[in-house]
Amino acid sequence: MATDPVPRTPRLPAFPPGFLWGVSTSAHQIEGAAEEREPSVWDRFSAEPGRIRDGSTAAVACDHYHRYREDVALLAGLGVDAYRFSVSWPRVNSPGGLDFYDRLVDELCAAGIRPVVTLFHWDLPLGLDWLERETAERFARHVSVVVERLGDRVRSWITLNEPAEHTLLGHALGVHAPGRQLMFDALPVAHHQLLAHGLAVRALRAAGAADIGIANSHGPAWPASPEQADTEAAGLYDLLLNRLFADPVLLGRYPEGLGESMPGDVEADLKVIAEPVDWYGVNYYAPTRVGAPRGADSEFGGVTLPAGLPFTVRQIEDVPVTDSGWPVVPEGLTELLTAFRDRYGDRLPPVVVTENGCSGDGLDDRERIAYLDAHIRALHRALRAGVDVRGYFVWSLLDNFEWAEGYARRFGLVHVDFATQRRTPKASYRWYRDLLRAQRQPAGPTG
Ligand code: IFM
Repeated sequence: MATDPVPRTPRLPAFPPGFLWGVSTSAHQIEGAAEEREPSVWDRFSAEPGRIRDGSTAAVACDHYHRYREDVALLAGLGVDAYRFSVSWPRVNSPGGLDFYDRLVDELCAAGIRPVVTLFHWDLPLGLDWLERETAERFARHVSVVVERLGDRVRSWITLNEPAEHTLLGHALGVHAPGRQLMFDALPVAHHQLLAHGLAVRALRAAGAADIGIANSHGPAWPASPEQADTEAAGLYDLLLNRLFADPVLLGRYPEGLGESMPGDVEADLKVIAEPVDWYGVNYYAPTRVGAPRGADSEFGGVTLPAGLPFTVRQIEDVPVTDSGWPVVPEGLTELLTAFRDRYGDRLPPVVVTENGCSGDGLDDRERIAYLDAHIRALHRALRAGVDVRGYFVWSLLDNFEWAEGYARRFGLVHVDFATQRRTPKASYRWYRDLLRAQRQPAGPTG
């Protein structure tokens, strides 16, 4: 990764008053206490030999279930306005599960931190299946149970996290749970998650919620060359990563050709999927350089893309890469957000960056500081270009269970020693804390 000079003092441009600064986590990645809840598809997947790079599971993870008070104290020390976490559907199904979220929300409110609750972040209860339409309906009932219990204190809700990755990695390529390799036959999984999103918006509205979004992962798709074969391949990639998940939510239609691959009464479902949201969450990590198929596998950030796909992923040259192998391209965030504003116009509600961050080792994590600094500046450029951006969340508060990468990739502002569960704030924690303090000074920071 980059070893450019590290900005020690966060002399960043001022964001508007009321801009929401936060950090994000997800239940399966930090909670542990797996024996105190029903199993999820991720428990079964992780138990299969060879699925997780270091052979680990999330059975204990950061033991956040038992240490949430310490973690809320870390959030308070950081000075964030908001904390994005997910509720585990299997835990909510288990005795005492909702009591845990009740305690967590109380602790956050007592610390003056706004809870932002994600209702699905990949840990589907074992036995449910996104290939089945019924899962969307069951999700809506689950959402009603959660909002009934927490809705008196939780104002901000996120229906789903990254349905694109859950479809692609979990159901098309099989490198995430539930481990299916359906390739394009995985498209119904996308449709049922989108339907679940729309039904969840309705369930939340019925309970009086008024601050609802979705967290979709997006990034620019850059053609490998101006050749037609490469621009077409990049267009297809853009369709699958960006438009497949944004068009139905924001425009109430599927991009060309995709509606026919979806199950059920698609037109009727699209009316549900397009229930208006109050804001649109974007998880941004990197752009992707995409070229025409070359008859061979390609690789992206440790994931092998089979030769049969109608595109290949190429390396973005001359930029630093994180230890996950992801290119560091902050200007991709400005490009993405301005392109979204141009593409969706007044159908795009205010945007919140619901995840952004990088993996990397060490307590003196200068690379992470450089990454966050550059991306926050890029976000400010989008704001100056007229994109209505309302918030920014760092992924992640704690080092955690990074899915198929196990504990080999550390994304936290806080280091976790998984043998002792000792938490140690990294340099980036202090940097982000100082940035938030500077943003709150009456005259605003300069730089
Ligand atoms: O850890 C994940 C998170 O669960 C979803 N978005 C990307 C992060 C980093 O890979």
